[in-house]
Amino acid sequence: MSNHNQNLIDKVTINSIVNTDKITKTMKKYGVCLIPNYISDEKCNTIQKECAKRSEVKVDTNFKDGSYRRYDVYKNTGAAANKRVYHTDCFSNDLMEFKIDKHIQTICKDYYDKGPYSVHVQVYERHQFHQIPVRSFHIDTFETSTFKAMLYLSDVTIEDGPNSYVIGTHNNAELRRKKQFEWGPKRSENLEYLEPHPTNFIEEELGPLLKNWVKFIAKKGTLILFDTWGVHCGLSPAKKGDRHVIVNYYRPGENLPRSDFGFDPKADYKKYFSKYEKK
Ligand SMILES: O=C(O)CCC(=O)C(=O)O
Ligand SMILES: [Fe+2]
Repeated sequence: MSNHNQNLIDKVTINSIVNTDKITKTMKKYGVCLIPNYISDEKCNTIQKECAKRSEVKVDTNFKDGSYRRYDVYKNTGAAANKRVYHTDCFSNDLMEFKIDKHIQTICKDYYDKGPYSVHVQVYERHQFHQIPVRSFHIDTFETSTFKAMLYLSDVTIEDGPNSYVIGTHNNAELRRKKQFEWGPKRSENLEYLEPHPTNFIEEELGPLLKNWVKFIAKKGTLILFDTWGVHCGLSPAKKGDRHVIVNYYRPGENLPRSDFGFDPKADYKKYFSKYEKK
């Protein structure tokens, strides 16, 4: 790994989840924080096996426990050309613990200076090589800043398509304004066969900010907390790549009910195009 990338990782690393004040500070400054060894390798392996039972079935399935499997949910956008199992807390006690982790809830509350916050979606994702590259640089929605926690269940090398983040962009309201009102929707990696998306960025739009682009090459058990108002993306897995993660989606409210999506990509389209038409 390049020294530059390692230096960026080090900048946003806090070594224990109990250091909630330090983590909140790091989040406020950079928009992202990495916590190594959040859970043990043994737990990661157990969880991964439980998830595989549901992800590796042939067709999308609604399970009796309340979880459900979906493949390639946003077709032709590259946004999720992967296997997913929603609401993994339905079958795993370890993941229920992760979902209701008080440390992360505290960080969330302090990060936004209001609260309480809780998880409304917990999803397992398995990323492998796919003809369609994964969705490149984006923010999740213009609407509001959202908070996510991504847990690596497997060691993630550059080939496995690590999560990545453009450090500091969470505070860049001007960048979001330009995207929304000047630059307009873009295709992932500018590939003409993909649909343009209002909240996607291309490299030219990010320019010098890209020197702060960190790729989270890290061991299983690593937790990454991030504000999705900052520019981020997963990288596309190489032919041999395989990445297993669990993601918690946080929203304001205590003990939120399970919901289907963290945000509504259609709402972004509507909002964008209605504004456009009014002009
Ligand atoms: O898969 C990744 O690393 C990025 C995921 C992402 O964009 C998100 O969860 O908002
Ligand atoms: Fe995202």
